Amino acid sequence: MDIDSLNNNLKICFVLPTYNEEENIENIIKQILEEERVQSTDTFSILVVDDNSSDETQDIVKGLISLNQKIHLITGPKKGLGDAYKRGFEFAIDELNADLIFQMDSDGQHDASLIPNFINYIKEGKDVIIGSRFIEGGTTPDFSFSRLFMSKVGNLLVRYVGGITQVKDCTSGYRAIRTSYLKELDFSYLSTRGYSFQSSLLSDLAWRGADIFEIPIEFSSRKGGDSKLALRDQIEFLLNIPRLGFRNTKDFIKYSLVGMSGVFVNLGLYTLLTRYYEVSELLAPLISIESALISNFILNNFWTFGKRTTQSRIRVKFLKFHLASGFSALINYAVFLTLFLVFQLYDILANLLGIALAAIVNYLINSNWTWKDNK
Ligand SMILES: Nc1nc2c(ncn2[C@@H]2O[C@H](COP(=O)(O)OP(=O)(O)OP(=O)(O)O)[C@@H](O)[C@H]2O)c(=O)[nH]1
Ligand SMILES: [Mg+2]
Repeated sequence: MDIDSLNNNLKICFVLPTYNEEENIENIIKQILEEERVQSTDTFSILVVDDNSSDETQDIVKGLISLNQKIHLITGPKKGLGDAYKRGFEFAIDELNADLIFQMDSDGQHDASLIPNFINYIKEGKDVIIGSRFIEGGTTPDFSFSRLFMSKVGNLLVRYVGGITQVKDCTSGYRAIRTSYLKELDFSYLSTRGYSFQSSLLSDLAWRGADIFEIPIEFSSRKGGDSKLALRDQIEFLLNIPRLGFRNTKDFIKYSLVGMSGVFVNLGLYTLLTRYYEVSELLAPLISIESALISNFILNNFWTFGKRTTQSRIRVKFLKFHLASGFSALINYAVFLTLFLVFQLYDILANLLGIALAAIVNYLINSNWTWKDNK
């Protein structure tokens, strides 16, 4: 979007997901509207996405709506935070014509006085602003050791597996996102329902080249009510991690086809060398393995990842590709030994599982390291 058009009167929608937030929702709405009052350029609207709370949340919001038309409410069955956000984004885009969408928790944990900071960076041309707990100046004063540990490990996984190492806080719920990026979003890809939606969404935005910027926030305790952080969401979060690595399934399919072509090169050359050129059975595999690696490398470089703008030179990539292959071979062997010796699985099945895991690891390393996209 052209930056000039963003400098005047932005339509900004704050999407607030709620589930039993009767103690907090009125305060956060008032704080946001107060931020609108002290600046004069932009127009705010507030969209509460309530999943049929069993407390008074909806009644409170309806009461506020009767006094102020800037406030909106959509409701639905409780399908999780991700689903609530999806519905909220659609409404904000289709019904409210928002230029900018804020994601914010409704429990007072996100400091509304930072809103102008977020907006300023958007007006400077950034596409996504994240209120970050894990950059310099960001804090989580009330986190227990175990919550901080889980949050950090979760972030590390998302950053490295999802290939978004440039972002330090991938799970923060305080964000401003240019709507133009959300309009192109393929919601079916982001099928996760709970908190993992946040990391899926971010990796998708980064994947599509959004300019992401983090500003520090203090993430203190919720002001009232109970946490909705459930074990189920944490399990879903972990299960979602490998999906982040695959982001673009097209690349993975191409990569798999190249891998299969490598099998033919390897076997074909081995047969040729041993049957027609009398090369020994000890030397022939080395030549055929390396030839398959070279042909895989060339095909991946120019076809699978041909469109990526990477920093590394071809020789460095070639070296990384070999390191990734060596590492994957070790994984293959370790899985095979564990399943075969410890779990006494049928040897061919043990090896097949080893190959499958090694192939996935190999793809993730090459996609996020060897041919890491610098878009
Ligand atoms: N609509 C909807 N909102 C939800 C759902 N789960 C959580 N929320 C809201 O999402 C926001 C974040 O949830 P929290 O429970 O505060 O999660 P958290 O901030 O990580 O955990 P605490 O630090 O314990 O507050 C809050 O505004 C919740 O009310 C849900 O299933 N549907
Ligand atoms: Mg909270």
